[in-house]
Amino acid sequence: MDYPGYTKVSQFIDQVEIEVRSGDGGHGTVNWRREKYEPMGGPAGGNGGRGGSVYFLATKDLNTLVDFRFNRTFEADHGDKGGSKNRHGKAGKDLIIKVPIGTCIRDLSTQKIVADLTQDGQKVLIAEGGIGGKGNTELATATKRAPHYCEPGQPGIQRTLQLTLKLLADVGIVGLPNAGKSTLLAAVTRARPKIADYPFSTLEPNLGVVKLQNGDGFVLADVPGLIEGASEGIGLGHKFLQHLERTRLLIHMADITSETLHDDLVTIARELRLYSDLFANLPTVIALNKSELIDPQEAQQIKQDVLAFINGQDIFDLAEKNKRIKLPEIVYVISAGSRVNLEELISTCGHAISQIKALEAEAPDVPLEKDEAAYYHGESTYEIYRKKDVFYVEGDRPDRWVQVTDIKDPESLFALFQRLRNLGVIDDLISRGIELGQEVVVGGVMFTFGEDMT
Ligand SMILES: Nc1nc2c(ncn2[C@@H]2O[C@H](COP(=O)(O)OP(=O)(O)OP(=O)(O)O)[C@@H](O)[C@H]2O)c(=O)[nH]1
Ligand SMILES: [Mg+2]
Repeated sequence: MDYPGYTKVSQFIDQVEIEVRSGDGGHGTVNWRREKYEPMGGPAGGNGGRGGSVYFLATKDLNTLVDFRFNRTFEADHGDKGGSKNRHGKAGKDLIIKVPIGTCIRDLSTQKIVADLTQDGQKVLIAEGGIGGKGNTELATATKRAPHYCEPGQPGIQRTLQLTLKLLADVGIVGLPNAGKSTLLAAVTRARPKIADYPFSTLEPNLGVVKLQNGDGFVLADVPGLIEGASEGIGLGHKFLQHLERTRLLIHMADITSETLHDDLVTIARELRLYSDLFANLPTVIALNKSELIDPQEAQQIKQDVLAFINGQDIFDLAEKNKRIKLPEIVYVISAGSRVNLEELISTCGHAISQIKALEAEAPDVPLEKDEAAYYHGESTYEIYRKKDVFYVEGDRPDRWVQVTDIKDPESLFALFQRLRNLGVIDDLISRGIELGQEVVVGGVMFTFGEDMT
């Protein structure tokens, strides 16, 4: 049997930390109309351009986060500042960061998951670009027709994010140790897991990509043998079950030659249920392996017995689990070692996965909580400190206001002082003991504290 285009997936979980920053909005400008007989006409200062935003886009064209190991800082462009003659500044270009499907994004400052990208083409805003500041034209009002002030642009947003790629194992193979799970994975994918005739030969989950003849494919995971008590942390199974949380279909594998075949099946079904409802409700097919060791007729008889047995046991409840999809059969007699009936099993899995994915695409996404940190909230805090006789004011808003102030223009200065007063900076300075004539540095510019400021 041939499955063209296998891909070996070597990394199960990939994780990186990156920094993103959206662009600052451009500052507005103060400008005046200059006409032939009107040397200083009305306001003509344009608005600043919007800063570029940062988005993540899930794409099937990527499989790993390896590109992020070398490039960890991502910045969108800033908006340009406004121009004269009411020209607005150019907007900064958005930055769209492509990531593989299955990427989960966590904000490291809050530890919150802010996005979980599970579908090709899914796009999320992660840092909104700063809005451009208004120029003096836009700020003019009926009572203030010629303002000598403008607005600074909003700053961009900086975030430290952790990206985790949880490879989407569409199908998980579960079963007791030695059932032949790794042998099946090796037979139908390019993965080369360790195969041996003793329990727990597989110590970590292996993944492989199965490519079907029709071009579809799915990711198959081989989970280390589950044993009784696995759900309570006994054996190796527990540690790995958590990696299967995105699995959509289980192949429950058992050794057809086992004298305790029915009990073997019950043990695994019970462990899955004890671990989580998630697995207990997953669509499931049963694969009875090592069939070449027994007579084909005997194998068919065992299959009928298994079918009758599971129908009478609530713990399996396969009709309920598989109700959303159509399966030609739920019990398969195979030989992973001799490659018998694998094509049948694999194409059933492939069809089931396509059906499940189609159903998921129809279902509306459960919206995550709004990611507030992606938006600017108007940082209005500032700090005042004193070194010898000089006072210092530092904060995002005061800094930006100073940047758009023409300190040679008394009206512009007056507007700055008014803004500082409204924010409470002047009162704070006074309560800290500033006196007239003392120096105060705001946004890197030194002012003398005078009557005009109070
Ligand atoms: N005769 C026969 N032996 C098989 C078949 N499939 C697997 N085996 C053998 O069974 C033994 C266990 O196979 P593995 O694939 O390592 O089993 P596993 O389920 O991955 O086991 P753990 O990783 O320990 O959970 C090996 O010796 C395999 O060669 C089969 O179809 N027929
Ligand atoms: Mg194994």
